[in-house]
Amino acid sequence: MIEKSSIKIEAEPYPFAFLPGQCALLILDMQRDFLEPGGFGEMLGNDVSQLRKAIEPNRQLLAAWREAGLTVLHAREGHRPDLSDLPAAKRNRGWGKTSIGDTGPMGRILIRGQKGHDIIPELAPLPGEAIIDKPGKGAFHATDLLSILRNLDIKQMVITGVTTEVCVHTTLREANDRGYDCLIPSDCVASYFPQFHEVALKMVTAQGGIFGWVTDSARLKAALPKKA
Ligand code: C5J
Repeated sequence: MIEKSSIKIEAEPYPFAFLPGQCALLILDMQRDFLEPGGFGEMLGNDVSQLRKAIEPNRQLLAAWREAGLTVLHAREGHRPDLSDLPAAKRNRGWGKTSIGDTGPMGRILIRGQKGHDIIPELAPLPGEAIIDKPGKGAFHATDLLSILRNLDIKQMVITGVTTEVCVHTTLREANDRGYDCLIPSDCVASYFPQFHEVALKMVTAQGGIFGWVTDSARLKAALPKKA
C-alpha cells in the first residue's frame, strides 16, 4: 500500500514511496580499517580507492539528511578486545597473514576502541546519533538495532556504506526478513570488487525488487523535505 504522505523517489525497479519521518539512514562500516591506507582492507591486498569513491556521496547525503532533521544511524563492524564475541570460523576463514585482533598500523584490527575501528572522520557521528556495534556482517545480528528501529517507529531504511556485497547485502536481507523496506543509493555503497558491486545491486532489484530498491544520492537528496 502506498501511503498518501509518501514522497515518490525514482528508483529501480519502480518508484520508492519515501516516508521521511519513518525512514532511517543507516551507514554501514565506513571505518578506517576498511577505507584507509594501512587498514585491514589494504593489508588483505584490496584497493581501498574502490571504497573511497563512496565517501563524498555519503558525506553529502549525510549532511542533507541531518539538515532535514531525519534519523541517522551508524554501524561499525568490530569485536571486544578479549575476542570473546569473535567466532573461530570468522577469525580463521579467508584472512591472509593478519587476522582480526592482530596489531596493525592503526592498532588492533577491527577491535573496538582502536583507531582502525573508528568511523572515518568525514562521516563522524554527531552526539545523539546511535552507533550500532556489530560483531557480524549484518547490523541486526547480536545488536540492539531492531529495538532502536521499533522504538523510533522506523519502517524504512536507506542503507549505505561498505561493502556492497558483504555487510550491505547481509543487512539488507536481514532487514527484509524483518519487514523493512530498504532503498540503496548506488553511489553511496562500494566494494573492493567493482564486478561484485554491480551484480549485488542487480540482485536487489531483480524479480520486481526482491530485496528492495536502488536509486542514486542525487535523486534521494532532491526528495528530502526542507526543515520547517
Ligand atoms: C567485510 C564489510 N567486507 N563491512 N565487511 O568484511 O563488508
